[in-house]
Amino acid sequence: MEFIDWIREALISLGFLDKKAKLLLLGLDNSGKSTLLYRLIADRLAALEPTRHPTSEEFRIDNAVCTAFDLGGHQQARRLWRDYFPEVTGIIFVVDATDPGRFAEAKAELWALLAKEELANVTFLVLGNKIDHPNAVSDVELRFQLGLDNILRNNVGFFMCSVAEKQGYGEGLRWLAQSI
Ligand SMILES: Nc1nc2c(ncn2[C@@H]2O[C@H](COP(=O)(O)OP(=O)(O)OP(=O)(O)O)[C@@H](O)[C@H]2O)c(=O)[nH]1
Ligand SMILES: [Mg+2]
Repeated sequence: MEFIDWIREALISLGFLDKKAKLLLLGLDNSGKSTLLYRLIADRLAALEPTRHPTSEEFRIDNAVCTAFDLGGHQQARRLWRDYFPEVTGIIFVVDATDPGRFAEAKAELWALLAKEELANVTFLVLGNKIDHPNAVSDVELRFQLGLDNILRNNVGFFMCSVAEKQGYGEGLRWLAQSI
């Protein structure tokens, strides 16, 4: 690393300079990705259509200036995910904790991402969303269902949240910002 880069990194880690983050919002359709993005930029809850076209927004978490890409989670949209992998610093993978019938599908998508060599150094924030809903499973159950107990890398964080009720994702995002 060049000396000047080393100084820059040191200043960033001390909080004197902003760091830039490219984040991807991934996960199955209906998990709550767009709701989360809208919360982060407007602090509002909106009724949203399923995402058909990728959108991106900028926001700040502590000293990280983040550009987040919301790519949509339905089958067709998932094929586009890989186009956004270059230069990515973090992946926020959202899971609907109220939908046990789709945990296996969510696990398969998550583990396919974790297995990608090009994403080996990328920090993953897994959010179990919708804990405000009575059908939401516990964090222990979801962690088990997603196979997260077997993960051998330490750049994967798991937090339960309710985007609707503004719970949990703040802690997750702060963890992410510190880890990237
Ligand atoms: N109860 C509850 N519902 C939520 C929460 N977050 C999102 N939802 C609802 O879940 C549904 C899907 O939310 P979206 O944000 O559109 O989901 P998405 O992941 O962007 O879906 P795609 O764009 O199709 O990939 C909407 O009806 C939201 O209102 C939450 O924290 N609690
Ligand atoms: Mg969406």
